[in-house]
Amino acid sequence: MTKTPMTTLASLTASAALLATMAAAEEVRVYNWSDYIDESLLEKFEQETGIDLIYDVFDSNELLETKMLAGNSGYDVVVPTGTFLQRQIAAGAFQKLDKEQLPNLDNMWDTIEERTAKYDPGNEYAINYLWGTTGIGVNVPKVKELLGEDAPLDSWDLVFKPENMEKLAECGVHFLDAPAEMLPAALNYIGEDPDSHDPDVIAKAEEVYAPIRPYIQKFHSSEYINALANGEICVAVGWSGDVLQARDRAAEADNGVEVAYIIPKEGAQMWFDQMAIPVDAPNPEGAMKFLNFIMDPENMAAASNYVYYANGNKASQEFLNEDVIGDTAIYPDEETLDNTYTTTPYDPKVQRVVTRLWTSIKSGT
Ligand code: N2P
Repeated sequence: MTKTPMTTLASLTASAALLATMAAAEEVRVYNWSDYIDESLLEKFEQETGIDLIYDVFDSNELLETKMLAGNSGYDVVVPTGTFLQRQIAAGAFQKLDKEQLPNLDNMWDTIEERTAKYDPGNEYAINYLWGTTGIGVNVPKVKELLGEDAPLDSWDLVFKPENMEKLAECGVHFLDAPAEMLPAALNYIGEDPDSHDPDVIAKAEEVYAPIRPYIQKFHSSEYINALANGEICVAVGWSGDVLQARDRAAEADNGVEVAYIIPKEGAQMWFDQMAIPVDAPNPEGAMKFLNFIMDPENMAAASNYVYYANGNKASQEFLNEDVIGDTAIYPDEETLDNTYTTTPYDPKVQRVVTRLWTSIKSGT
């Protein structure tokens, strides 16, 4: 029996291709915030695309920034907050999106695109994933027990007034380890511009923290969800959706803990977490597929419904649960919106001042 050379060559090519596929299945590596997705979406992505998804988590913009500026992170998709995104774009850390590969961009919400364009003009480098506010999570009955029925549950006085913190220390208070949010919160509280870049103004945050520092049990940006839910602590300065997840975990555990999220009357920071592709991403095409998958309205709604953060996808809104789209702590009405502020990135020199100040506040020296 004779084979034509063509057949032989074709079958050889086919088996070589098969071997290559077996040796290196396509992978996409995503680095996202912890407690920030419905995990069933990760499996769904793998099933729909046949791509292996490696999914790691972090809880600090500063940590992500260190990796992005060092390069070679190995990630295809990362999720910096807008202010950090802007600084990292300037440093050349990201590649422009190939919008041709992102048909689901049509689903995005112009109102949010306008806001994120402040950090990334034309939204050339990133899509909005989720957005939210930085406020206070409270175990309501516990706090009332310690501070009385007229506890200032609508005000930053709760955590920035030493006499309140002295009492709350008994049941446990955590603050985020997030200087770019915790310093602006203190400045806003004393009537300074939360977005000040003036080192002398920023230094005033120390006057707010020094008297309450002994009563802060921990600075941490993810442990507070469970700590609030299981009653280990009674107050956490934290992120909106995280506190609402704590509320649900407590309700599920039926442990008598009742958690509420507060946007204080003096104002809270609003921020936007953006999905971007590192300039040296091993698989930018795969990254684009992940971004497009996330911008599917039902997928985006599933993420918001699960983690209680708002998203920048207009088409997803019809799939949102009522306790998400109807909650002004998640989708703010005009009045709540008026009560928020945003910040802009510090230049590297001011950032060093901020880092040093925060380290000294945390160490209590
Ligand atoms: C998720 C918190 C993400 C919000 N746990 C911080 N930008």
